[in-house]
Amino acid sequence: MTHLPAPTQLAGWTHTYSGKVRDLYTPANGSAAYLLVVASNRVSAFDHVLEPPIAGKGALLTALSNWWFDRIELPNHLVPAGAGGADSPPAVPAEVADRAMLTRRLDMYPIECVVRGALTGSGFAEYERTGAVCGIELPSGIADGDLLDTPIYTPAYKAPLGEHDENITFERSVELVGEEVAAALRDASLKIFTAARELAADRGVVLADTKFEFGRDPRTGELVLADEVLTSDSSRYWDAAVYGDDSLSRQDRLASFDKQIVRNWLASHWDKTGEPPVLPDEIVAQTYDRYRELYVRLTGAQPPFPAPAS
Ligand code: Q0Z
Repeated sequence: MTHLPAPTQLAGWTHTYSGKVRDLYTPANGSAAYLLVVASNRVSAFDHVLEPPIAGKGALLTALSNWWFDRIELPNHLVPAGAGGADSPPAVPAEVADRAMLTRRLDMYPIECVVRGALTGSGFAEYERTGAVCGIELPSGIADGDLLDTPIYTPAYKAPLGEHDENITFERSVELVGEEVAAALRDASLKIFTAARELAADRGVVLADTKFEFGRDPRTGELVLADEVLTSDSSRYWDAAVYGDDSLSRQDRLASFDKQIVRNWLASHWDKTGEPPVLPDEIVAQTYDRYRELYVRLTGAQPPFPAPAS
C-alpha cells in the first residue's frame, strides 16, 4: 500500500493516527476529553489510497455525517459549538473546519456494528462458503446483491492495526462486551439502519449496508454513537434506478454510488499490481460530482459550502 502523505499540522492539536481516509488528532494541551476527527480528501479503491485527493470530498462526507447525526435519536460524540466549561476543547482550526468533527473522547467498543440490508461483498462471500453470515443462517439461493427482507446485524471484531476485521457471531460479541452492551449495540444499529434505509429509498438511493461504531462516555457512562455515520466511506450506497435496471449485468447494477467511476477507470488502466496510476482530472471531477449527487439526493439540499475550485 502507498504510504499516506504527512498529515497537516494543526495548531492546538497533535496528530495521533491516520487511517486510509481520515486523520485523528488529540488536544496539544494534554486534555484527554476530546478528539478531532478530520475527513481527508483522500479516496481509496482496491485497498490503495489514490492520487490525487478529491478536493471537497472530506467536506461533503462530513456534511453528510452531520446531517445523519441530526436525524438519529441517540446521543452522539459531537461536541456542540461553543461548548465550554472547566475543560474546554482547543478551537477547531479554520483550514479543516468544514471537514473536521470535534468529538468527546469515548471508550470505544472493539466491535464494528455492521448492518446489511443486502448481501454482497464479504457478507455474500461468507454466505456462499457457509450458508450463513456471522452465525445467521440464510435461505439458499440468495444471489450477490440481493436485498434481504429483514436487515441483519453482522458484527465484526476490530482487529488491531493493519489486520483485517473478523466477522463474529452475536454470541462472540457477548463474550467481548457483555450481554447488555452487545444487545444494545445490535438493537441501536438495526434501528438506525432501518430508518435510514427507508429514508434513502424515498430518495432513489439503496442503502445496502453500513457500519456503526459506539463507545461509552467515561464521564456520564452513557452509550454514544461515534465515528462517521452513514457516509459512503462507511456504507454501500447504490442508485435505485441502476439497481433496478434488469437490462444491466449484476455487476453494473451493484455499481458504487460514488466510487464506481474510479473503479472502472482503474480496472481498465491498471493490472492491480504495484502502485495505481494517478487519476486524470476528469475522473476526479466526475467522482466529486458523484459525492455531491449523493449528498443532494439524500438531504434534498445543496451542500453548505461552494464547490472547490479546479
Ligand atoms: C474513532 C478513526 C480517524 C482512523 C478512534 N469520539 C471518539 N472517541 C474515541 N475514539 C474515537 C472517537 Cl471518534 C475513534 N476512530 C476511527 C478515526 C482515523 C480511525 F480519524 N478511532
